[in-house]
Amino acid sequence: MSRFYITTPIYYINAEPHLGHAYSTMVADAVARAHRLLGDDVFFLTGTDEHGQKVERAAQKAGMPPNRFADVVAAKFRDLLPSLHASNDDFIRTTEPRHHASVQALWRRVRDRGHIYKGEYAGWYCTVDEVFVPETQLVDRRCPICGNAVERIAEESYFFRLSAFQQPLLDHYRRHPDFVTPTVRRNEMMTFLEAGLDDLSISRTSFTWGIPVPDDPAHVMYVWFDALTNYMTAAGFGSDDAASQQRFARYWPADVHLIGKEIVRQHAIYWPAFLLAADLPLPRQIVSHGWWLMDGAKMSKSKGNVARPRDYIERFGLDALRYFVFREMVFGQDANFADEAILTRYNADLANDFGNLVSRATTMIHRACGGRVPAPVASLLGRPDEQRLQEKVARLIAQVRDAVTVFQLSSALRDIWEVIADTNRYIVVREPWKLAKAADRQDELATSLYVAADTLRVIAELLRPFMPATAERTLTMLGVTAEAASWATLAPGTLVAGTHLGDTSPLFPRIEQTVEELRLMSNENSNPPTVPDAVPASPPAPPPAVAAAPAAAATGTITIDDFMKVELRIARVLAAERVPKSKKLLKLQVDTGADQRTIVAGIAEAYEPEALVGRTIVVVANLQPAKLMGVESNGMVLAGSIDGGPPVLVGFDRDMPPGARVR
Ligand code: ME8
Repeated sequence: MSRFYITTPIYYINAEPHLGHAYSTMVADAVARAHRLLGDDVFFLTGTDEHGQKVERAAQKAGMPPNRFADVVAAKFRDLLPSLHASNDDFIRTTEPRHHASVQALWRRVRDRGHIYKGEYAGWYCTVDEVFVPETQLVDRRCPICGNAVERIAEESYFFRLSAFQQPLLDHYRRHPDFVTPTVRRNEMMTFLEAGLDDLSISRTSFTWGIPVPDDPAHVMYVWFDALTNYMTAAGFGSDDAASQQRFARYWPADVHLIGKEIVRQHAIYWPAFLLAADLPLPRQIVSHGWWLMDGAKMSKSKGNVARPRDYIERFGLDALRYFVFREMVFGQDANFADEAILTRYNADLANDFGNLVSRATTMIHRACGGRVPAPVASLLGRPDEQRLQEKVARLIAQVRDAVTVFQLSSALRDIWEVIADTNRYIVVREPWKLAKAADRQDELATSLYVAADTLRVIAELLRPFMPATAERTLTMLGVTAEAASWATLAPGTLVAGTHLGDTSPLFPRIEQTVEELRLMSNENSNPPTVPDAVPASPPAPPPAVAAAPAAAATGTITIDDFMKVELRIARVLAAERVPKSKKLLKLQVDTGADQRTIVAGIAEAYEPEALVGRTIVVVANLQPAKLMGVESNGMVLAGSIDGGPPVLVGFDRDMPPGARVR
């Protein structure tokens, strides 16, 4: 049994997790699950990166000591894992004593081998990415990675002799062409390496929230030296007990560090250099994926344009979210996260193609074969349609196995859905519903339903890493209960005739609502955002609706022209009524000075409709119309609210006529 150790990045805890973090975790989970199905001894690690200036400042703003702050926010990351069905074997926090010991042990090893010296660092630092930025790379005095302002620092610092590792790293890259994937990232790193490396400042004295440097506690370690070491800590490094040491011998080096493309340099240059300096084995592979974008900008907590995984899980179910992110993002490239795309994939791929196939096949077996998988007739299995499908299924097993182990989740799912389409076509061609009525064609009926059920069973087994709950439910409907799930013996034609089917229930009921209606329903059900309770300093949580918040410019400000695009006008309420079946919505008829129109506003919990008639309000007059609970809304009413509490309408201290512009 070979072992497979896979890690996600450990996430900063300055804000609550968003879909980008969830994506990395779900991808690592799918690959870990696939390796388990292949019989590997898997160790899957994720966790939180809790030290550094960014977190220290976030804690200060939240008015909490950093350790307490860390406990609160790290819990948000940990608590998300079960709702993603993450099958991680460990969750590491860099504030744990085991990590403290491990980082100090690594520091000593590197220092004792002569690769650390004391000097003075003077230069620029980006607190958002926690990186030193060379003057030549600044863009308008801003960080080239995230666009945030950098800070000038000048302080005594320990340096790591990174420059000494240029050649050893180049040699390693040449000896291991797959060390960094995809190739585009490898090439970037090779170019970076070939240009030569400066020594790296690896300690700070201007703040204290970090792991102290051994024998010089005025310094805390550079957060990346601390963070990267987590991968070894969890494998047992730095511990004196024999069990940990055995574990380290078994699981280190890691097979894959899965990361986003913005942190390749830290993983593919700094980390292997630290390990070379410490005389420890290097991870086998650094695999990086692209970014989820919202309206063309990277989804990120510093911009606040984030999607919350829980909103999507609530609306579509976890497996639909998992399917969407795996299918939609070609691994390594960026992809846009759009509600319309999820809804379309849900209804087309999941409800129509897959869900209907499962329910059609199992329902027919219940009706026509007394709920037991019928026995196929060998001669009929030899017909071209049956042969073709079974050959395709056999190929599919190999394709999926190969694709998933090299992170090509999108192509694996595409191949699975091709066979789903083939199976749907096969059923249409064989027309079992007609065969069921012909007493002399029962052999054909049995064979066609067997082939459909057998194919579905393989498909469900192959879906295990991607959509674990759906796979289980499908297998239960087919009557297959595996003691230990495994891909070892998976092959077409192995479903046992006579198997008793479980009850059929719809897997993905079609969603008839529009995207706007879905957003609104989650508005109605949503809880107030969580992290900001404890962390007022974090960027404002996005509205629970899925709408992408507009990407803020890199500076976080907008021009006056941007602002003037929003046409705010005074309007008078002419009539108001509740929207049927909605707790929150009122339908208002308003006079905007230029016209009379309907606007739907989420203020029903705070205002009685009758009390609004005649009242002056402020509306966004040039908003695209949207349907909310079936009512077309032509604008938006402005209101304030305290921490997501009841809305309070914007008003004036004297009477104002409808039509006047607000600016
Ligand atoms: O960088 N699209 O933590 P972090 C896809 N603590 N993935 C995204 C994403 C997006 N828009 N946004 C974030 C750190 N991610 C360090 C890592 S590791 C020793 C230390 C994912 O909270 C992606 O995996 O900023 C990215 O690398 C990671 O979250 C960054 O998380």
